[in-house]
Amino acid sequence: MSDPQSHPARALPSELDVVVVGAGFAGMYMLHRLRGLGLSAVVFEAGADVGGTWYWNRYPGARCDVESMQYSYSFSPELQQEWRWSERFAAQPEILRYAGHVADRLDLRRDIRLATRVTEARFDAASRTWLVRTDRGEAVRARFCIMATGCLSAARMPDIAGLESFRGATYHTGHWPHAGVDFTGQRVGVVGTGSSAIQAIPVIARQATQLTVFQRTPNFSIPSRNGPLDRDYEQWWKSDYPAHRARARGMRTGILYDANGAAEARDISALAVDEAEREREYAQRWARGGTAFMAAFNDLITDQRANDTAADFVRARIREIVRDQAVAERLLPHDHPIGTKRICVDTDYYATFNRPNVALVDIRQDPIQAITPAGLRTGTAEFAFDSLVFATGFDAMTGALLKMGIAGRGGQTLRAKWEAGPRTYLGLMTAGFPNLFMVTGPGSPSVLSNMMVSIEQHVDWIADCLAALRARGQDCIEPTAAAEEGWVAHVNTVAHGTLYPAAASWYMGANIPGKVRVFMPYIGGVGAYRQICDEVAAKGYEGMRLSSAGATAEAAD
Ligand code: N01
Repeated sequence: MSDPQSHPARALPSELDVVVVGAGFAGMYMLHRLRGLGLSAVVFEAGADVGGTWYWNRYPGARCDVESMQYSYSFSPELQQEWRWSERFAAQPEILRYAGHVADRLDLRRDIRLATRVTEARFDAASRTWLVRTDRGEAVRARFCIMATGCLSAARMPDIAGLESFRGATYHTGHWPHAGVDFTGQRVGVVGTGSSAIQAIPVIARQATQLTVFQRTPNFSIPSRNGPLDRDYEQWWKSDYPAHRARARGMRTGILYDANGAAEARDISALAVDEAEREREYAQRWARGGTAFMAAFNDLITDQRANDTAADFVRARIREIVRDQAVAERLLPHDHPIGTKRICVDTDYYATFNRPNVALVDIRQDPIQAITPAGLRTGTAEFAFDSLVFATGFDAMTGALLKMGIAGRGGQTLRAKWEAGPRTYLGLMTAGFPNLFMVTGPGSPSVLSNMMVSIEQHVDWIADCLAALRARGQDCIEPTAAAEEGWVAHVNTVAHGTLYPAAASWYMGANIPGKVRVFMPYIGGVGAYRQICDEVAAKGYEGMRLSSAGATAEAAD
C-alpha cells in the first residue's frame, strides 16, 4: 500500500455534486461509482488513511469472521482475481492492506480528504443543497450527502468512576494505537467479553504475565478453525467468481456456506430430526468452524426449543474445553438465545482460561466499583494492573450519525427526529432529510449480513438512483412519511417474529445507558431485501417524493 501522504487530495471546491462521509469500504466504492457517473465528489474521512473499521480496530487478534474469499469487493473482476488472501479468515493488517490497494488501484485518494471529521451537515431548502462543515474549518455545498460512516464506528468507553485516575495505560479495542502494544511482562485487565475481547484475550494472554478478564455477560463463541487459505479453495472461487457471488447475494446473510463442500443453510427444523442427527450436524459445523454453525437448521433464531438444542451443544463444548468446572460454569451463556447477540468466532478463546496466568471475574456477581490509580476495585477485591483494555463496544448503528450534527428540513436535527429510535425508509433515507443517503443505515440488513455484500448493494442502489434522477431532470428525492412509517413497522414486525429482541444486545441499543431499545437492523435477509429495494426503484422510487427546482412529483406510497 502506498503512503497516503504521497497522494495529497486536490483542492476542495466550494460546490460539488456529492459529499461522502467516511472512506471505509462503503465510502471508497461510493466514490468509484460517483466518478463513473461523472459526478463531482469529495470523501471526508476522520482517520489518517482509508479502511474505516479496519483502520481503527487494530487490537491484537482482530480478524474478520466472514471468509476472505467473500469479504472483498465483487464489482471489479480484475480486483477480485488479482488479490491473493493468505488466510481463510483475514486478519486486520491484511484487510487494511487490501483497502489501501483498492484506493491506489482505483486512484481514489485524490478525492479523499483524510484526517478530516465532518462536524455538521445542514440542508438548505432554498438552494436544495447540503452545507457540510469539517473540523478543519472547511465548508462545502453539495446537492447530495451520503453517509458511509459505518455501523460500529463510535467506540464507547464505559462510565466507570475513577477512570481518569488510573496511572497505567488505558486502551479501547476500537481505537487501538497504530504502533501496536506489547503486553510482555505486564499485568493486564480486560473489561468486556464481546467479539473484540474474545479475539484479543487469547493473544494478550500469551504476552502478559497476568491477565484478568472482567465479564458481565458470557457470550457464545464458535471456533474459527482459521488457517492458511487453501489454494484449491481459492481457485474454486476464482474459477467462477461471478456465479458464486450472485448466489451469495441471494442468501439471508449474503454468505455462501456450502463453498468447498461445507454445509449450506439447511431448510429444516432442528426439532424435525432426532437428537443423534442434530448432534452430528452441530459437531460437523463446530469442526468446520465459523458462523455457518447458526445455519445448521432453519428455526434456530425463531424457535426457543430449537435454539436451546444449539445452545446446549455449545455449552457442552465449553464444559469440555475448560478444565476448571467452576470457571466453565461462569463462561456459560444463559441469558440470551444463541445467535441473538452477534455470535463470536474465536481462536482458542475458551482454552485460554486453562492458562495459569488467566483469571475470570464475574462482574455481575461482583460488580466493578471503581477504577483506581493502581487498577480496579470490585465489591470484594482490589486488582493492580499495568494496562487496562476496554473491549466495551460501540454506540452501534446510530452513534456515528448522531454525533455529526445533521439537520434537515426546517432545521430539524436527526437527533431530534430519532429521539424514539432510528426511523428510515429501507435504511437508505429518512423523511425530512432530502438527498441524504445512508449506506447500511438502521433499517437495512447491514450488521446481520456480510457487510461487503450489503455495502455494494446500497452503493449500487444509491448510484442508480442518482443516475435515474438525472435522467428524469430531477435533483431532489426524499421518502414520504407514510412510506417510512410502513418500513419501520415492517422492520419491527419481522424482528419480533424472531428471538432477537429477547437479548439485551447492541442491535437493540441495550449496551448504551439511556438509548431507546429498538431492534435496529432489518432481519428479512439480504436476498429478500435486495428484491424490495429493486422493486421500489423499478416502480419509479415508490414511497419517495422526487422533484426538481420547478416541480414536484410523488411516486405512489
Ligand atoms: O463490542 P460488544 P465488541 N462494564 O458490544 C461489555 C463486530 N466485531 O467490540 O454484554 C462491564 O459486542 C459488554 O457486556 P454486556 C461484531 O459485530 C466483529 O466486542 O453489555 N462490561 C460486552 O461483553 C460485534 O458484535 C468482529 O453485558 C461492559 C462487551 O463489553 C461488534 O463488532 C470482531 C461495560 C462489549 O461487547 C461489537 O463487538 C470484533 C461496562 N460498563 C467486533 N460496557 C469480527 O468480525 C460494556 N461491557 C470477528
